[in-house]
Amino acid sequence: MSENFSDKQARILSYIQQSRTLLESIYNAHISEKFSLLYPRGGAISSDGKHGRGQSAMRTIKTGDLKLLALPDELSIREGEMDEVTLARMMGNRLGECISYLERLHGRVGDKCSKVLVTGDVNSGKSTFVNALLQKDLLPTDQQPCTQCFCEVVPVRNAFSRDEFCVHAMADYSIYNSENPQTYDKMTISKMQECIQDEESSYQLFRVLLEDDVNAFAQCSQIEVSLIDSPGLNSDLFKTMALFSKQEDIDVIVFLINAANHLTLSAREFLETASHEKAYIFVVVNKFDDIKNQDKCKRIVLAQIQEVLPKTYEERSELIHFISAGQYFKQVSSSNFDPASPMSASSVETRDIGDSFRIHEDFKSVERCLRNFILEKRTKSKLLPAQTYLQLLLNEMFIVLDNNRKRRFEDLNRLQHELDIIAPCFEELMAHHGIIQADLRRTLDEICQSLYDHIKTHLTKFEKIHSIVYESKWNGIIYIWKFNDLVRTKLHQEAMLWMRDARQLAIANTYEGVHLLNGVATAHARQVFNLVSNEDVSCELAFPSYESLIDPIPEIAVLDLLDVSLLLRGSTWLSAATIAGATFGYQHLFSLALRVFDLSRSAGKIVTISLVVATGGAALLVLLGDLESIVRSRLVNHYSHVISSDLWVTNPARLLESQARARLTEHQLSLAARFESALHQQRQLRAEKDLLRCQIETTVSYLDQQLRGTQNLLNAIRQYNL
Ligand SMILES: Nc1nc2c(ncn2[C@@H]2O[C@H](COP(=O)(O)OP(=O)(O)OP(=O)(O)O)[C@@H](O)[C@H]2O)c(=O)[nH]1
Ligand SMILES: [Mg+2]
Repeated sequence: MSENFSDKQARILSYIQQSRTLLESIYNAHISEKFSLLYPRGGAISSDGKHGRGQSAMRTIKTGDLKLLALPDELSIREGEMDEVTLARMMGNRLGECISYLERLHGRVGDKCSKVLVTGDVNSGKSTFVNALLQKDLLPTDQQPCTQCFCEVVPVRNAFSRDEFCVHAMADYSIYNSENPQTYDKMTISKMQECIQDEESSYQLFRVLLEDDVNAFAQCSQIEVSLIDSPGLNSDLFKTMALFSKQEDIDVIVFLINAANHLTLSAREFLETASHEKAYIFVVVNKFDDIKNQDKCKRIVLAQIQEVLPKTYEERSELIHFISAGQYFKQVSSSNFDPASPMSASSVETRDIGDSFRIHEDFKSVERCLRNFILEKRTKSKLLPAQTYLQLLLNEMFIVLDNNRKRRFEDLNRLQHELDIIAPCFEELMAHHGIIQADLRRTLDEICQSLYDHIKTHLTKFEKIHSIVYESKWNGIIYIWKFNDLVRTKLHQEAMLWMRDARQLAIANTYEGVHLLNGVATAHARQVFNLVSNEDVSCELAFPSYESLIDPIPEIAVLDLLDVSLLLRGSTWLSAATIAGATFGYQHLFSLALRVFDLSRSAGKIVTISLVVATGGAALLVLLGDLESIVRSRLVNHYSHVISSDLWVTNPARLLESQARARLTEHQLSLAARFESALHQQRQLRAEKDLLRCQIETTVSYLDQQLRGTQNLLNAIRQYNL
């Protein structure tokens, strides 16, 4: 039997170790954030309805299938209410807790010593029962509430370890370490007996190291059993519950019921909780000797137990006992008591010899059954819970890994889809990379050339000179200076308006150019430039004012206008001819007059002088009469020359063209930069997504590997028949 148990024990230990290695590897990967695990997502939080509020249609974190790795109840929240980092940290905490538990489980399964917790109502005879098992008056007993602290009696096999101070008293058993004297106080048994009854005692647990030769139960059991006596439930249910929930290495619970009280409420409450953890509980109904109608008592108590502990009830012949520990202990403590002889029972105060014998036999039966329970059910009490725990843990691990794998796989598909979408876009950009710049530059040059031509054509078409010169009023030679100024002023005003139109033309051409450049860019990379518009370029602001484009029209001096030599040249030929013709006509007339009136020299002289004066006056009048048209013509010539000069046409056209070029170049560069940046972004996006894909692929293959490992181990543990 024990060999069989050892084999099974070794197998379970190996499973615990393998599970621990697996979990540690997952935990290390998780906290390194390399393969960080996420909580499963799904519909309702819980399948058992525990978290009712999670049953809504909203997507929630699906922890219903999880118990060991679940979020704490109050944190079973809907997805999105908590960030992934916090959830990952909590998952890490859970994994860490499970690894620590596996460590303790390994120690517990490997420990040959079985722990038996003796608990029950106040005054039900717990301490008496432990003393009776040990056959030693170790624990104090009393009619009134007595035991205030837990006391563990541990068997020690080393005969040389006898020590007067064999009790370890600990104020906090969670930090107790027998190797570290700072975690407990050493004391004698009599001191412990005193302290254990002290309601104000600061000790939680006493550990009595009792050698086998003074531990009857250990001697007979041939197994290591440590018995834990506890304070009565009615007085401190909370304490017992706390110890019970923390001491997961308690293998067997012996529950004492006072026969006179049957199953009390506190007992029922405790047993209901304990039955979740331990299907079988060893029940001892004590002080049976006090009961007159024992059948009735048995009937009532068994019915109660059937209700609370159905499994235990099924094996009642082994697990439910009616005894009188106090009487038995008195029997065995009596020096002349011989258990082999029923007659010797007369030495003890019992109602009759038969009773005494039965009390003895009943107790021996309890001892035997308890040993069997510890031994035979040890597999169930030690190995089965471990096996169940491992299955539960690995199953949950599988759920989490599988869910994570599915999610990563979905991520992978989504990523591939995204990559499929961006690939053509990237390739198109790459194909146009080399040519878009050259195309934009060429278009820009064409636009600027055309703009320059337009402006020049416009400027050369200025046709107002003639009308201005001829429509300005001539007030006579005396006002020639005013006339000259008037013409120049009017001309300048008209020229400015004409220049303003030229500037507007340049602006319109620049807008048009922006539009053309946008068109070229869009033709190369539609997805990048779909949203570009002409408004991107503010031409209006950048162009010089039209006033600044034109210098004041150069003035022409009046004397230049009246320069006779000039008057006789060029466009004044007609006037000169008129003057000459007129002069010639009067001289001819004068000669004729001399021939007709050749009377006297003096008289002729006077007439001649008079005629010369008259002729000169007439010539001057003719000359002055033609001066207006001469001056107008002279002005037209002068300004026509000015207007067709560089000053008027080429320079402003060049200036406007250079401004337009600057604006368009800026726009062209911004388009090119936008293209480059889009290309860069696409390249980066692709690289990032490629990298992410590699990472997810690695994670998926890691999860696959862990899933296989978990599944194999889980199958092996499930199939192992204890
Ligand atoms: N008649 C009778 N009295 C018993 C029996 N067992 C114990 N007693 C007495 O019952 C009283 C209480 O016994 P304890 O062993 O102190 O009971 P307990 O459950 O440890 O009590 P607390 O530690 O206070 O919870 C003592 O006076 C015992 O002598 C029994 O089988 N028959
Ligand atoms: Mg007690």
